[in-house]
Amino acid sequence: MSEAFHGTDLYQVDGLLSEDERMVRDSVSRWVDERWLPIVRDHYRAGTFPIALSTELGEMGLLGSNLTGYGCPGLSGSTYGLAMMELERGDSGLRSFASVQGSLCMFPIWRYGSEALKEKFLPKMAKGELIGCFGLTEPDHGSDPGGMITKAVKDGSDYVLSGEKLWITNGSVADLAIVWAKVGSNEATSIRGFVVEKGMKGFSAYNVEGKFSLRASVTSGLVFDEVRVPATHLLEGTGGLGSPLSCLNQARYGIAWGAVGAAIACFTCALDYVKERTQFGKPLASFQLVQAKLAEMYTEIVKAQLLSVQLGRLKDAGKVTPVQVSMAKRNNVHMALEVARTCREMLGANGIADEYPVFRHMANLESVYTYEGTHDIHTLILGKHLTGISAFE
Ligand code: TGC
Ligand code: FAD
Repeated sequence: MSEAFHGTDLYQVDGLLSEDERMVRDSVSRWVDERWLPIVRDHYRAGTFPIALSTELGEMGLLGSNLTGYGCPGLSGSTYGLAMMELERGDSGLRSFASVQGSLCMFPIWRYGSEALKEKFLPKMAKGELIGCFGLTEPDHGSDPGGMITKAVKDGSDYVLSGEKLWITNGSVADLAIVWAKVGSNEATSIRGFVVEKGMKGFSAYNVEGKFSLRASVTSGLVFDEVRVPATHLLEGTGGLGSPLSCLNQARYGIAWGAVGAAIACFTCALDYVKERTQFGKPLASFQLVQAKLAEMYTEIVKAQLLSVQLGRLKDAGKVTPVQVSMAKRNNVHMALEVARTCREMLGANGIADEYPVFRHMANLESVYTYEGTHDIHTLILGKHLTGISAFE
């Protein structure tokens, strides 16, 4: 169902897509092949993201792609998902860039912000001229964001923000941050979102160094040292943990699709490799153990594709639930990580070299497995749905 996977579309998943959906997917696929794959290795080695590409992503309608108005393209959820799949076939860091910008930064402004905030930020963010980041996680509060200690205290016509966020994608390259903080005290405390702009006094960001994963993506810490944020920058519709979690639903949906792209990149690489590589006088592809691995991986990828297509159809019908999104994120990322590990093994020593994309995807997927709700957290969300009992209380 990815262009790169066409030759092996045994289940005719392509036939489940409309002509428009295939057209967008194929144009993103070509862009990834032409503009991203030639440069990703150097960026991965250097630990950088080619930020200049943000305007190209904007031109293709990939930033806030399923939002409407304010310069956003209003694509369907399924089309958005297919685009995320192609971006992540390039690298999880590339898909992360689009997820954070569209689902985690533009979406909360679009859904919860005032008209003035929407007009100020959304058109430029859709074009990739302004970059956003999303600050929910703190050094001591990851899976349990409700425990956050970052606070916002009302003072005249401002809120004063104090606290720290960690592991924030794009934090140090962003023009604005969507920051979640506790407002009020004791019983009346509520989690609310703020738009904090680069350059506001007391706001700083630093790079997280020493990452083995998502190296072609900027990961940062954010520090708020009594930052005065005008009350007009409060996302007025926010209130409670449900507000940031509603943004995560959008991003997790994109990740469920994206992981399929990473798996396809690894699978197609390994398939080509074992057909070419000869040992014991025969191509590796002729050995039964190798064929068993291919059959297993292929089946899992196709199952994940079918899950994604149905998830997209539910989203477009306005029927998707957070639990469905959790199940798809959980399944597809786990599937992709297992595929990447198997492909790494099938390439032998070459599997650890960055001449091939496999190890890079495998290392990335360790982050994808952890962010946007860890595999365990999504297991427990599903467990709560099935049993009616919350493991978090
Ligand atoms: P719980 O009591 O279950 O819920 C609190 C309130 O939130 C509501 N809610 C949701 N609303 C919308 N969407 C969802 N998915 C929701 N899940 C829950 C819920 O109805 C309730 O509302 P109300 O009105 O009754 O108060 O909350 P809990 O404290 O027990 O925790 C729930 C838990 C653990 C599932 C949740 O906190 C969670 O998902 N934790 C994981 C944190 C996470 O995913 N962090 C991601 C940070 S961002 C990131 O990683 C970006 S990576 C970069 C990239 O995307 O590429
Ligand atoms: P913890 O919550 O400490 O979990 C550690 C381990 O304990 C995990 O295996 C977890 O599954 C397990 N665990 C936790 N609770 C339970 C439980 N109740 N039962 C059983 N097991 C449990 N955050 C943002 O806000 N914005 C971003 O842009 C962002 N980008 C990121 C980019 C990268 C590269 C990475 C790695 C992370 C990013 N994050 C971001 C943070 C990410 O969302 C968190 O890392 C994630 O939510 C997990 O939190 P934690 O790392 O504190 O792990």
